[in-house]
Amino acid sequence: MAGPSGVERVKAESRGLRGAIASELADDTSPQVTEATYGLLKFHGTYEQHDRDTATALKQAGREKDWQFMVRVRIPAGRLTAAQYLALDHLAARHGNGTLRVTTRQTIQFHGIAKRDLRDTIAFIDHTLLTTFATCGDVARNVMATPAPVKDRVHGMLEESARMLSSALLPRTRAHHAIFIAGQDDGADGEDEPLYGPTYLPRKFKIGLAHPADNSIDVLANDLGLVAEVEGGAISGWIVCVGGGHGMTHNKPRTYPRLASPVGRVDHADLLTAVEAVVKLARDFGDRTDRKRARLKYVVDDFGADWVKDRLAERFGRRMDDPPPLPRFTIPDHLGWHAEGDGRWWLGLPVPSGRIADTEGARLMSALRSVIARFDLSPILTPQQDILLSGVREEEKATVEAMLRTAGIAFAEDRSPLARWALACPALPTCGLALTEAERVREPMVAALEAVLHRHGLEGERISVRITGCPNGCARPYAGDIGIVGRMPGFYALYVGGDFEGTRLSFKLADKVAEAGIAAALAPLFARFAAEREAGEGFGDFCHRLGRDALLASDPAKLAAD
Ligand code: SRM
Ligand code: SF4
Repeated sequence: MAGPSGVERVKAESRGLRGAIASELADDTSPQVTEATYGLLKFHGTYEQHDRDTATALKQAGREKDWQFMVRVRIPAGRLTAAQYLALDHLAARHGNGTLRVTTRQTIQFHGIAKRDLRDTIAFIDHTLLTTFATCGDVARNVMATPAPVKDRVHGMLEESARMLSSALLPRTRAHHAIFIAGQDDGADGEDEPLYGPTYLPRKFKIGLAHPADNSIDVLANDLGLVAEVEGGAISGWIVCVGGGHGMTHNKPRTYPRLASPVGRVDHADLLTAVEAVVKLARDFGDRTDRKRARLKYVVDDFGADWVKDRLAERFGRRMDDPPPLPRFTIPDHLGWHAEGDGRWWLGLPVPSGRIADTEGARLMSALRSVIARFDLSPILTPQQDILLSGVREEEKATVEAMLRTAGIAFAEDRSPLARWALACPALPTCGLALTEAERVREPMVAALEAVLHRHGLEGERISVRITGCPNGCARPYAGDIGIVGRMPGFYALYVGGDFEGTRLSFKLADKVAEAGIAAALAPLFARFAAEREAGEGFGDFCHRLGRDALLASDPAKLAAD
């Protein structure tokens, strides 16, 4: 039988995630860290990367790669204060590449941080009362929740619950504070980790909290998805869904995306105990010998729902109630102007691929800085990589809008539904796992698809497209209507047949479609959709109803090279 993976040994010997981080960061003779430190730094919220655009030229010139770090912030439910946002904006210019990247899990990432600036960057973020700790690594990550800043009890409870879980699930080790805030390794041997234990979890662990009428967080893509039950205007309980995740490897059928399965129902008062029970389940049964199969989703499939319920009962203290049927999910449009319910408004702005930057045509970064500072607005990051500016007074609306328009910012109504809902992961040049482009081809891919939709009179259709540079699924490509998944340089696998609401996974339609041929490959499907769809049927639902064989028969030549 295989023994624990190398990462398990590094965690066990790390003295509570300290390892040699402090000494390696202090060593200015190298822009890089060792493999063990690379793994431990993830727990503190940072990944070593290199600029893949310049790697070949630098190698040919006999020079080092351009080593740099990505830093991720923990922002429960995506909520920031104006002061926090402005501090992050300042930091992007000071140490990062001058951009902020809104992630699909409602956080912010910095790219392009040099090793010498890493400690300062992380300490700065901690001083804003945010943290980068436990945003990556084998722990419970940023907790997502429905982004809409509606001022009612239910939305308030969702936000409070996300914050509560995020704090309660932070590891207990003082390593992060010692190394990054106090500035030195305190020499401790490692603290007790009552929840995680000495080797933390076998793999990453993700939690999302959904409003029953708003599945914009893709709740079933999480290791633990919690769906609120509402009674008398408040949350009375939660439906506990376990074993969601998207990561997979091409041509390795033992890895696959999976939707979380409902396994129980708990009272709101028992939320933390229930969450800890599921974390312990992952801790105790996730496969520590094989990181490709260590997520909770494989435990659920390998052992079955009844076994999971029994093991959860042992960790929860009693059997959870049987889960009721999941409510019918919808995904409201958070972009544009919306009343918050207390006299104020929020403005949802599209942020293509989540990249907040100043470009020649649109000074998004500067404009956001100005309106947030001037009107003390609270930004909320959405799972669609967009930003909601919350707390706008009625009398401020026109000025906010004018300031953004003057900076050349496109509003939701200036974009097609396809562009509004399209997601793309960062991929090249920063992601070390990228096989293809994603963020940088989002605009041309969307434009090509828009042109085909237009030909079939479908330009007003709400269709979700999710583009990733590899099969790990960071933009959740296997949920939604269309998934475009990096396969090999210049080629993508095409997925269709999921649903807009995130309750059904898609299937692979074609394995290797050239980047320039994606719109043409989908064109026959759009033609049939326009002609044969049933009333109210979405594109993903249509593809699901017809199935792969019938869709391929639409125009097999265009889907060739399978
Ligand atoms: Fe992800 C790894 C970016 C959401 C599944 N993800 C990575 C890394 C860190 C690459 C690496 O390990 O070297 C990427 C950094 C790229 C870069 O240059 O910034 C990366 N993931 C992202 C973000 C930034 C994509 C985005 O467009 O916003 C998202 C950050 C979320 C956050 O704020 O915490 C992001 N990643 C996701 C999601 C979506 C979600 O959670 O809702 C998934 C699919 C759900 C899931 O977890 O299964 C996802 N990322 C992965 C995986 C596959 C995990 C697996 O079980 O196999 C990897 C690879 C890994 O862990 O080995 C990965
Ligand atoms: Fe990188 Fe793949 Fe995630 Fe895209 S999906 S960010 S390419 S790991």
